[in-house]
Amino acid sequence: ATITQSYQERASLPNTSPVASYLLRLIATKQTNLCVSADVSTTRELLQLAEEVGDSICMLKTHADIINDFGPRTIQGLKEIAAKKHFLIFEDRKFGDIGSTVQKQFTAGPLQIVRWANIINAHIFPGPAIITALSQAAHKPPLLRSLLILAEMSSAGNLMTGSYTEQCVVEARKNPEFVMGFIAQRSLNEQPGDNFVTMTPGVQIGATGDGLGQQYNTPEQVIIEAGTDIIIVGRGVYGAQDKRAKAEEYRVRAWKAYEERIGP
Ligand code: 5BU
Repeated sequence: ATITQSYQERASLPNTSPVASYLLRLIATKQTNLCVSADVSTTRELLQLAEEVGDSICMLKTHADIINDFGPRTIQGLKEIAAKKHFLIFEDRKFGDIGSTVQKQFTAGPLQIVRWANIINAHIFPGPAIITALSQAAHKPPLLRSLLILAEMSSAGNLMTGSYTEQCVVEARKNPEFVMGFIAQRSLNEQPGDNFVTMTPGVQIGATGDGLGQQYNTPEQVIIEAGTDIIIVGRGVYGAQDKRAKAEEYRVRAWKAYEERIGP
């Protein structure tokens, strides 16, 4: 189904969360299904990377808790660059606690994630209340925010398989307004009517792993063979000397793979 449909077509299907519709249109317009993972340790490096790769990406993924000097300057800078270069911000916080606690982690503390991240993710091992709790916190005051459920991981020996992954899909289908899709290693759109966005980390050209459990696939393996929508690339891009050129290289590879998948 969604495997052969264009991003543009999928943007206006029913059962598509507002953020997913916006993102799918953005991807089609900018011709990029690349998300860069900005795992750097200072605000300066983060903003510099965002500037350099901004034209080549649909989304910037952050780990705000690894930025030494994260603060209002980081938030303002990120927001400005995202608006200027037209990409969304995804904080890879991987919430995984009771509803009351994740609401505080989402809205309070030094990071105040709800203020600047368009997209967040969560594990569902604590049970489905994590979804309603995050949704509630995003909607007072009303902000356009969306959730990716962590359905599969890229690391060797991870336990997110089989019925656990299936349950992620079941919970996502119950919350189509707030849940835009999954972090997974393959498309999980299995039922007619499913239009979830699948984002896939563990992508690098010319490497198979990092010696700490990470496992890499190529853009083609992920987009064509596994049928996912967006590749997430960290070290493959920010580890390069010329980050702008590297991001563009990944963008072209992933976009060509998508065009090959949907066919003429
Ligand atoms: P890399 O440098 O491309 O290996 O970085 C991958 C990023 O994606 C990094 O920020 C991880 O925290 C993140 N990640 C992942 O690698 N695998 C997963 O299954 C999930 C997140 Br979920």
